[in-house]
Parts: sequence; C-alpha cells; structure tokens
Amino acid sequence: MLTVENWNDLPGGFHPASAPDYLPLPQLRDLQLRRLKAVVHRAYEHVELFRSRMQERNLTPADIRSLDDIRHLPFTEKSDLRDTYPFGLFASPMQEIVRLHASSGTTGKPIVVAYTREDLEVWASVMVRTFAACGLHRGDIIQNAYGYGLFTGGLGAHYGAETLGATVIPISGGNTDRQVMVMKDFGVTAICCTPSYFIHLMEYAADHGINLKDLPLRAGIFGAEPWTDSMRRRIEAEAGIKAYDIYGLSEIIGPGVATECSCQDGLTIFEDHFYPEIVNPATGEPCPDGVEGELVLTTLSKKAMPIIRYRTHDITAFKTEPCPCGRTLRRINRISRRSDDMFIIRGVNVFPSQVETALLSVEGTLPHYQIILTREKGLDQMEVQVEVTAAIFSDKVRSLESVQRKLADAVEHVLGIRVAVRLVEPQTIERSQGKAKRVIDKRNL
Ligand code: DLL
Repeated sequence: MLTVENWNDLPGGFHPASAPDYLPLPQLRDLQLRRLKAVVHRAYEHVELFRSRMQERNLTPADIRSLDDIRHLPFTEKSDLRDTYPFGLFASPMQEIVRLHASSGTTGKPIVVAYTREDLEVWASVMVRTFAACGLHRGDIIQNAYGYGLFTGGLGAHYGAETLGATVIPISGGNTDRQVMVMKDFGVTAICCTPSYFIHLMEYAADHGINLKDLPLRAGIFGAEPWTDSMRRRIEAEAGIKAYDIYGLSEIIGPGVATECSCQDGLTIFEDHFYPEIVNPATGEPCPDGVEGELVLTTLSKKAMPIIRYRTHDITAFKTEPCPCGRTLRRINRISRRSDDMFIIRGVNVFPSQVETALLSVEGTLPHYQIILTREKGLDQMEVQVEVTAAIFSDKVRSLESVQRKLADAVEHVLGIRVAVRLVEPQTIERSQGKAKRVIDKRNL
C-alpha cells in the first residue's frame, strides 16, 4: 500500500504531491471550474486592464458558469505585459509579493512577473510533480544548471528539487569545466539545463576523456527551448541517460507548466493549475484534439499575477488519448516551434526545428547548427551552417562534398526547396549556456 513513508521506493518516481496527476476527470473539471471562477473574480477586481476588457465585452465574472465559457474571455498578449511594465498586472499588494522574476525579450524592456508565498508553493509543487514524473526522488543528486537570477529556470527547478527531497547542486549555467568536474566528483544522477547546453557539456566531457556513460548520471530534465526527437535520440545514445522534455514560461509561472513522464510520449499539462486551450492562431477558435494550433494558458491559482488566456505563440496539439501511465491530465505534443519563429524563404514557411530534424538525419553531423538569413537584391536567402565531425573534415574533399549533398537533399526533402548548406569544423558555432540562438537574421542590418 502507498504511504508517505514508502512512496520513495515505488517505481516510476511517484510522490504524494503527484496525486492531482491522477484525479478522476469529473473531480478535475469541478476543481478547474471552481478555480477559474475565483481567478476571473480576482483579476476583475484587482487588474484594471482585465476589468476594462471584460467591460468592453459586457462581461462580468458571474458570466463564467462553465469551463466552456472561458472562450468568451479576452486573450492576454505579451504586449500587455510590456505595456503595463513593470507592475501593472499585479493583483496583490506589494506587501504580499515575495519574489519577482523577469524575462528579457529580444528588444526593449523585460516583462516582470510576481509571486506571493502561496504562488511559490504551487510552483514548487508542480516542479515536484515534474521531477517525480521523470522518475526522480529523494536520494537523487540533481545538478541544476539552469541560470539562477531573473530567469525562472534556476530557482524554479531549485525549490522543486529541494521540496522533492533530492540533493540540489545550485551550480547555475556556464563554467563548463566545473560542471563536468562536479558531475563526476559528486556522483550526480540527474541534470537540469537546456538541451543545447547539455550537448555542449557532452562534447566537453568527451574532449576531456570522460565518458558520461561511466557516471551515475541517468536523467536529464531539459527545456526552455525547442528541441527535436532526433536531438533526444542523440543525447540518450551518447550520454546513456533518459532525456525528458519540460515546458514552461515566465508569464504563467516558469518551468513546471507541463512535463514528459517516463512514457516520453507527449507532455502532461498540470491543468489543475494551468488551464490549456489550443486555438487556431488566425481565428482564435478552438482546435479539435490532434490538430495543431497555438497553446493558450490560463493560470487557475496564481494570486500575485493571474493571467487569463495567455497567447503563448507555442505551437502544439492535444494528444487524443490519455497517457498509459494513468495520469488523467491532458497531454500535448512536444513544442517544436513558435508561431513567431517562422520565416519565409522563396514563399515556403520554414521553422528551425524542421531544419534540425533534417540535419540530424545525416551521419557525421554534430548537433550544432545555425541558420543565417540574408537579403540579396530584395530576395531572402538562407544558409544552413552545420558542424561535422573532425574525421569528415580532415577526409578527402570528396567525402565533404558527399556529406554536403546529403544534407542539402535532406533539407530539401523536408522543406521542398534547395538551400545553401555550409559544413563547418567542430567548435566553430558559438555554444550557448542557456537558450541556443539557431537563427541569425541579417536581413534588416
Ligand atoms: O524558459 C521557463 C523554463 C525554464 C522552461 C526551464 C523549462 C525549463 P521563458 O524564458 O519565459 O521561460 O521562455 C518561455 O520558452 O514560450 C517556449 O517558446 C520556450 N520553451 C520553454 N520550454 C520549452 C520546451 C522558460 N520544453 C518560452 N520546448 C516558451 C520548446 C520551450 N520550447
């Protein structure tokens, strides 16, 4: 029988905090509706922007009677957070806010997000559920290489791991030689970082004669940026670990919005706290299950900064079946792209993840690439630069040419157009310590 004393010995990393993952659906929907009503009330009473948008639509919180009624509520956009910078969307007085984080956009001011003590407890609990779903438990030694600071990754994973009862190493991002030393000397069993940074760590370890397969490391909790299943396979094969995908965003809470479980087939959304919708990005209308659209999230329990119907710009689809592990919460496909990641080359819509899948299908490529966009005589041009192994590079010109042709073919197969592919030597492309920069857009320089 499951007790608080023995959960740690159970397979699958169950933790008492994970109980809501298995709620019977009628109970879950009832909980969601109660929380939705409360959060709409709170936002209406305390957030001017939300109240005025409701009033424009002649809506009051009393109009929310069912979960379906959510579709009458106004969307929230990232620009709303920018326009009300820094504290305009807060629903709690400063005396109750115990933490601020910020996410730097590519331009201008960051967006600021706030947490009450209760919000931090919810955040830690969803991170506990994340780690447990990935099979981690008390006794694990977790190297937390997400950046500590204004970024939500570091502290979000930190408190989750501590609450789980694991041993946390708060190493933050960067300082790769120390990361590898700690991983080896401290007997690290799980690591948290971006997938691109882990690839950099694997490479550094290999260059220094350390085989990660010889270490106790068994799991990676990777997120904060899009990555593909091909990338997962490379990581798992080379490092001998299980690589799990975790998803989140600052505006909603940080990491801990959704996670893979040991089934590694889609991400379970912690929908008792974050109500998900998937909508057609052009019309805002709901997409049927299995059809791709934009993920829209509503925080159901956030106090300091409730966010209603946030347009994430992340593209995914609901899975049609519940997870075989018994979790009742809805699952989404891995988020491989953002609607604003897309660029158009010769009339064709291109997403970086499509290029990644094509590149990694060819033997001899390394998982380091960049897409360079330029404009020549008014036409957009795309060049893919990809690292190949030193063996290929030092080989005869013919083998280089053959790999280059295979890569151009693979990209053409996916995109339907032929683009320039340039092979570069190992270590040429800049390594990231956090989110990788895959596209360098020089079109407006
Ligand atoms: O990246 C929070 C986080 C930290 C998530 C650590 C996971 C691990 P932001 O900096 O606000 O927050 O960026 C959020 O990153 O809208 C997605 O576009 C992208 N993203 C996050 N996780 C994934 C993922 C953190 N697993 C934005 N797959 C989101 C694809 C992801 N994209």
